[in-house]
Amino acid sequence: LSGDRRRRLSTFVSGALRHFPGDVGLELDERGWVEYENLVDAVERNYDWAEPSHVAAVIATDPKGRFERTAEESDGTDDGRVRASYGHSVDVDLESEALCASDVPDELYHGTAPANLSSIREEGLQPMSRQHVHLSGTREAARQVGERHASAPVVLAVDAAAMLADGRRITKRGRETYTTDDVPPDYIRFP
Ligand code: HQG
Repeated sequence: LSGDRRRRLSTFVSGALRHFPGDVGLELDERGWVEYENLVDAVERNYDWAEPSHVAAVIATDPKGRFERTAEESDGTDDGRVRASYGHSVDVDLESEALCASDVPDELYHGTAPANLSSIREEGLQPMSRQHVHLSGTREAARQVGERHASAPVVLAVDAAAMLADGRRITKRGRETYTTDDVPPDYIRFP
C-alpha cells in the first residue's frame, strides 16, 4: 500500500467514524462503535483498490492511536467492532475514564492559528465543530496540530494541573491526545 493510498484510507476511515458515518452507510452506536465488517464494506464501496488487509493495517498501525478495535473471534465468526478514539463531531459518548493529577502532565499544549487568538483570549478554547477540545502532551505535537490551521501556528500552554484541581475532567484518547470539554482563558498561558 503506497503512502498516498494509506493516507487516503486513514482520512476516509477517520471521517467515517468521526464526522459522516451516515453518508457512507454506517451507523455508530452511542459509544461510537460500528461493526468492523461494515467499516470494511464502506471502504470497499468507496475505493475499488482497497483490500480488507489495507483497512486492518491502517487501523492497527495508526501512529496517533486514532482507532480502537475490539477483539475478534479466533474462529472468524466475528470481526469485532471499531471506533475513532477522539475527534468526533457526531454526538457520541466514549465513556472515557477521567484522569487524575498523576496521570496528566501539569502542562498540556494546544496549537492554533494566530487568527484565532483574540477570540480564544475572550472565550477560551471551545470545541468548535467537535465534541471536545483537543490538547497535546508536548509542544512539538501541538505545533503539528496547529500547522493544519496555519503555516506559523501559535502554541498555547494549558494549566492542566489547575484544571484538574478545580474538578475539570481531562481524559487521554489515542496515544498523545487529551480531551476536555473546554478551557476557560484563565487556564491558558498565551505567548
Ligand atoms: C480553534 C487532529 C476561535 C482551535 C489533532 C482550532 C487534534 C478557536 C480550531 C484533533 C476557539 C478547531 C483536533 C475560539 C478553539 N475562538 N478559535 N474560542 N477555540 N479554536 O480541527 O484541536 O490528526 O476542530 O484552536 O491532532 O486543531 O485528525 O481542532 O484551531 O487532536 O487525528 O478552532 O484533530 O487529530 O479545529 O484538532 P479542530 P484541533 P487527527
